Order: sequence, then C-alpha cells, then structure tokens
Amino acid sequence: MTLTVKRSLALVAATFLALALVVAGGEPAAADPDPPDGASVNLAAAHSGKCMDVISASTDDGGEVAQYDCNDGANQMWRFDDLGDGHVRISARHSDKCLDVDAASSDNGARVIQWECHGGTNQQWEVQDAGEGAIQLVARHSGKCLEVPSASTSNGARLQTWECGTGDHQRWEMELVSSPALPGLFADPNIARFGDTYYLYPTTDGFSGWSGTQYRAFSSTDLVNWTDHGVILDVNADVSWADNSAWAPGVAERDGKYYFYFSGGRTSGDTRKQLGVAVSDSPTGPFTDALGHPLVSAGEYSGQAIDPAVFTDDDGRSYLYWGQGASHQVPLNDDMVSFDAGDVVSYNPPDYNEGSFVIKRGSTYYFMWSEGDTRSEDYRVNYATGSSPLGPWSAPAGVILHKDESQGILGTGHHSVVQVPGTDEWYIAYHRFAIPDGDGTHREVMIDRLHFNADGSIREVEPTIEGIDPV
Ligand code: FUB
Repeated sequence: MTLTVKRSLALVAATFLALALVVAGGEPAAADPDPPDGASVNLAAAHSGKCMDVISASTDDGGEVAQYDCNDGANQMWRFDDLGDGHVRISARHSDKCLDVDAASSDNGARVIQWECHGGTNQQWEVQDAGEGAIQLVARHSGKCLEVPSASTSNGARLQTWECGTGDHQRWEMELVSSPALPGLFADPNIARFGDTYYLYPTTDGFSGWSGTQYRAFSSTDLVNWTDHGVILDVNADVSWADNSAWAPGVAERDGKYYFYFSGGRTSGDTRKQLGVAVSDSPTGPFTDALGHPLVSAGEYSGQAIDPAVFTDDDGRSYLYWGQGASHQVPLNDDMVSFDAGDVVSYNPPDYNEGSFVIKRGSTYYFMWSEGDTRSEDYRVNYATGSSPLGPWSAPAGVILHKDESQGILGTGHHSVVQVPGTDEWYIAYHRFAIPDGDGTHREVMIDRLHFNADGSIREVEPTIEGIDPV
C-alpha cells in the first residue's frame, strides 16, 4: 500500500505569526487551515485560554473531554492525522483514543468524548481557519463545531458540538508540542537521495525488546512531505535466517539496483543478531534477501553485527560500516553483496557504541557514530574526520547532537545525513524519545539542519520540535 503522508507546519507557523502580529498590534496573518500531519498540539479555547483535556487522564472509551488549566499533560496533547480528504483524525496522546461525538449525535449540545478510533465520520474533523491564528473544528457527520458550552471559563466544562458561529468559545489556538518527520513510532533513520527523490528507511519502533519484523520505505521530494511505501522487507516472512529484530538498515544504489543492508535475529536458538543484504530494482522495494544467509554472521567480528550503513565515494566505490560496541569498516566488492574479509578495519573511539555513518564534504570524510545507550536520554552523536573512507580517523571531534531538556527533547541519536545536491545544505535525520512519554523503544524520527563551521568542523545541531521547512 502506498500512502501519501502530507504534513504541513503552515498552520502552526501561521498561528504563531498571527499571534505575534496581534501582540505587536499589526494585521493578523491569515492562518492556513492545514493541519500538521502526525504532529501533536495543545488546543486552548480562545475565550478562556484553557486546554482541551481528557478528564483525569482517563483511558476508557467514553472518557470525558473538557477544558482545564493547561498543564502539559499527555491528556492535553492531541495528535492530528491527515485523512487525505480534507479531514483529520484527532487522538489523545495519553490514550491513543479519538476525539468523538458521542453516539454520532447531530444535535446541538452533543457531548464530545474519547473513544477507540474506528474511522466513523463522528471521529473526523475539518480544520477551518477561524482568523487571528485560531481554528474551528467541525465534526464531519454533523457539520457542527467543537465548543465550550455557554463560553464557560470553568475548569471541567465539558465540550460539545453546536452550530458554528463566530464566538471565541468555538475558536481554538494551537501550540505545537511535537512534529516528527514521519507520523508514528520509528527510529534509526537512514536517509538517502536517489535521482531527484529523498528516501528514509527507519526501524519500525514501539515493540518491547525492539522485536519488530518489518521495514518500511518513505520517499519525499522536499524532506517534509513523506510518502509511505509500506513494508519493503519482513525478516520473519522473507528471510530464512532471521525472524525478528529488524533494526537500523542502510541502503545503497549501484547500476540501477538497490541494496538494503539490515540486521535480524532469532527468537529461539542462537539469538545473536546478524547482518544481511537484500536487493530490489526499486528504492521502495520489495526487497529480496540476496544471499539466503547473513553477510556478516554473529561472532565473526567483535561486538554486535548490527547498524549497517553504506557510503559511496566519488569514484563509485561503496564502503560498508557496521557494528555495536566496535566499528568495522570495509570496501564492498562490485557485486555489493560481498567484501574481502582481509580488508576489514576497525576504529573504536572511546565512547563509540553504534549507528556509524559516513559523509564526504570537499576532500574531508566525516565518520559519525552514536554514544551511550538508545534507552538513555543522554544518547548522542559524535564524529571524527579522515582523509579516506576508511580513515585514519582523527580523535573524536566532539558531540554534535544531544538532548535539549529545555524543549523536552531526549535520547537524540542514531542519525544519518543527506546533502541537497549542488548546494552546501545538509540535513540530519535522527531519532529521539517520542514526545510525550517516549523511551528507548518508543522513538520518533526528526530532521534538522546540519551546519559546518568555516574550518570544516561540524556545528552542534539545534534539535527542534517543529523540524524543517520544505527544501
Ligand atoms: O532500533 C534498534 C537499535 O537501537 C539500533 O540498532 C541501535 O542503533 C539503537 O538505536
């Protein structure tokens, strides 16, 4: 299945701009009523400044939705998913249940609750521009607006739907809380550009023990709007020597074929991870295991055989990097599915853990890696420089991506980097703990700018909540 994921931060940006202009006494800008797909927001009623809230953080079907003093709780964070037809699904982040008009009533005064998401039109909302940076939310089944009854300013006032008007108690102001590049839980993004399109290949996250089996591919022409091409490889279904732990892939192209390097483990017997390679005629798969056995078997080299990444140099030669606990680096043979064991070199800076990735800028090669444990909020990225794809590498040059507690951004790491062709614009894709309530198995993918200093060193990345503008 191919699903086009349309994200737009325009509304949020316009909201902030409009509010800024109002504060400054200028003409408010028109908001673009286009919701940020997959983003999470707080919604404050314009008349009271109070936030849309699931009372007592209930996770039950029928949990009451009211206004309450804004408090940053996950029961006040609402995720917008674009349904692609002018409507959105709005779900509470603490419960994953949907904003729902009770019993699909079309009456004025119909109660609004949370309920398991089922796709009914009483769980679909149209986002309309309500001026001055605010929006109205119109229930699809009834055409009525979400409001605070009688413009109450009390905590606990339960929300309902009513004929749409112009009152502030039907206008909602959004504050962006989280806006991942890909909607949903994903990690270890490997970003690449083939032809005129960018591709992202992440780990599918949200499974205890990282036990997911499926890899998906996403494509984009602007690094912001991503198309989900569905499952491109399932290690349980498609790989004879693995049945889980589909982690952190890498990708490369050669002569019109695409090579997908991946790790897999087994749930019984020898559960150590191994590294494989799959091949396809398309960057969006489906991919087929090229060898029928691992490319790197467990125990062949020190550390865990995970986290492959490929760098292709200007002369067309590709290099494979992998390893957790130890970094191994080797030129790939022309077939892209083998290498000469005698060519493998290792480089182990003191805090190296995993997530190797190499780029070249000018004549300098940058070897980057993740330090710490992906379950730690201190997970971070460091780098070294060298004069060839295999080094020798300098001493670690310094951490270039780490948490920003002031924004609630934690566990930033396992990254990859892409250059906009013909420019010196670079972007870093990485994961962090999901916001809210993420951890080492509930992670989200972000893309931010990567800048170089005049001396060629990498400037520390400023991780953002909102991500980037389209390139
Ligand atoms: O996503 C599973 C594992 O977590 C990856 O292989 C590591 O790099 C870490 O991010």
